[in-house]
Amino acid sequence: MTEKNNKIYLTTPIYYVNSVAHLGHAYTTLAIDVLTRYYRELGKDVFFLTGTDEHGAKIFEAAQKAGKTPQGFCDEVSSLFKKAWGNLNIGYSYFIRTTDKNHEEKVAEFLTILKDKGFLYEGEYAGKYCVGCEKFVTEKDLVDGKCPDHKCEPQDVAEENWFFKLRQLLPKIQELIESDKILIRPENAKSEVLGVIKQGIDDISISRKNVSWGIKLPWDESQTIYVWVDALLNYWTVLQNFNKTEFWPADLHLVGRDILKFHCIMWPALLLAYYKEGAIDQLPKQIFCHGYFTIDGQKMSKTIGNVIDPNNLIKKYGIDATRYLLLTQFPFGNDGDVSLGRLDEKYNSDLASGLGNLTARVITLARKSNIKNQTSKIKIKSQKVKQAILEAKNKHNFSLALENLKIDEALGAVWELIGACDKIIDTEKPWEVTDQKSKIKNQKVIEDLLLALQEIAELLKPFMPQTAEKITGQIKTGKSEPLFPRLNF
Ligand code: ME8
Repeated sequence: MTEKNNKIYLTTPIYYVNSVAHLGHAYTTLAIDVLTRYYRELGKDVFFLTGTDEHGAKIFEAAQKAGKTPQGFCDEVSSLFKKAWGNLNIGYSYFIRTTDKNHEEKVAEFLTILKDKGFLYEGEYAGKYCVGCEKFVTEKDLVDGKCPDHKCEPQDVAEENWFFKLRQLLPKIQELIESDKILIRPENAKSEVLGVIKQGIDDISISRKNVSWGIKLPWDESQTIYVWVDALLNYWTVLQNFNKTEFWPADLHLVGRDILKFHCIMWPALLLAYYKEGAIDQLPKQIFCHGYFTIDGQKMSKTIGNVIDPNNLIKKYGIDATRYLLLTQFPFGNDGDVSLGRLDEKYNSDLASGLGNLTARVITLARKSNIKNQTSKIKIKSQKVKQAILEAKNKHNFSLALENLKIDEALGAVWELIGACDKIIDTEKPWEVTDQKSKIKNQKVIEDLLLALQEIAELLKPFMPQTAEKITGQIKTGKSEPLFPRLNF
């Protein structure tokens, strides 16, 4: 991760308020929370931005359906997103809403400058529009005449719009992506974006005539600003509005596959136009595209009725267990499946029998042998414990894994250390006392295990902050309390 004077800027997408937060939103937001906590532990100053995307036809229709005013509807759903993130112990720096007045003003200012610089022109758009995607689509985007994601026929649109000269900026964007100046990861996401650019993209319409729920174009009040332009600009308006421009540009935009192209093509193009071509230090450093997951093999969808509310998982497993389970279902960056049965199994195996049991074992051994925590004073003596800690940190390269968003691998390294500690207890049996010599040896093993447990707590801080604190507390007091009670399913 590159930095600006110790400052790091991390973002999630801002989520549509047409429905409440689900597991997909939680997945992205949690990953950024983990990275934020990790970098803060390293002493970095991190700005973590998330929020809600509240304009456009899709939200307007959802509000109408709910019988609410658009603003009232947005207020309600946006506050539910905030609540869900609070429940998951997500520590964002700021929560932006695109209906915030200061955001609306900055978006209008930004577009005025694009117009003054000659990047906007009036034109006629005739084509199809998918309200679900909030984008113009062509025949090749459709399957049997329908949007494959939203299973509905797009609307026919023919209207006067303002267009953005995207096409002329494409060669520059292609060069920046090819040379990794804008880093797109994983590699397959980069290839996908380059493939789309090479096929050629037309200029895009950046305003809508028949959508009233949006920010008005300052020089043409008959039009509202296209919701994607409004939304992408959130990453910029917040820093402008709160005098936080020292964090600019973003070090990482984390996105799902559905919105990759908007972030890798339209977003850098808008910035190149605003800051003038060549201003590459104003562009996002990295866009990472994580996988899309299905639930028990099916796409998460309201119609199927398998949309999972993260609050329900928290009720069942607790906050930190939910955080752990969500991030370890499949490799970060790949598509995968979340299986409800596997969540249960993993809770019992990795948390109740794994981390929870090891903590209880070590704390109990220490108490029975009257060993107080002296973690700051003593050094690890056992070669085996030393080796296990080194392996977690170096061989599995915890930090490198996390910095490259191999979040599941970083957690895997911690679980290897947990397994190694369990094995040490099983083979050393530090409770069997036959003579004075074995008593001294046992004492050393237990002291080492306490140190290893402290190390585990340190490594877990970004992922499971409350659990890390509880483990440290138990080491200090010598009192063992179950961390993850076994669940009977
Ligand atoms: O697209 N698996 O908002 P959105 C993994 N407002 N991640 C998932 C997921 C799944 N099944 N479903 C959703 C928008 N996500 C725009 C963004 S940004 C300037 C504007 C996550 O509410 C994933 O991060 O549809 C995806 O990109 C995002 O939610 C889409 O959220």
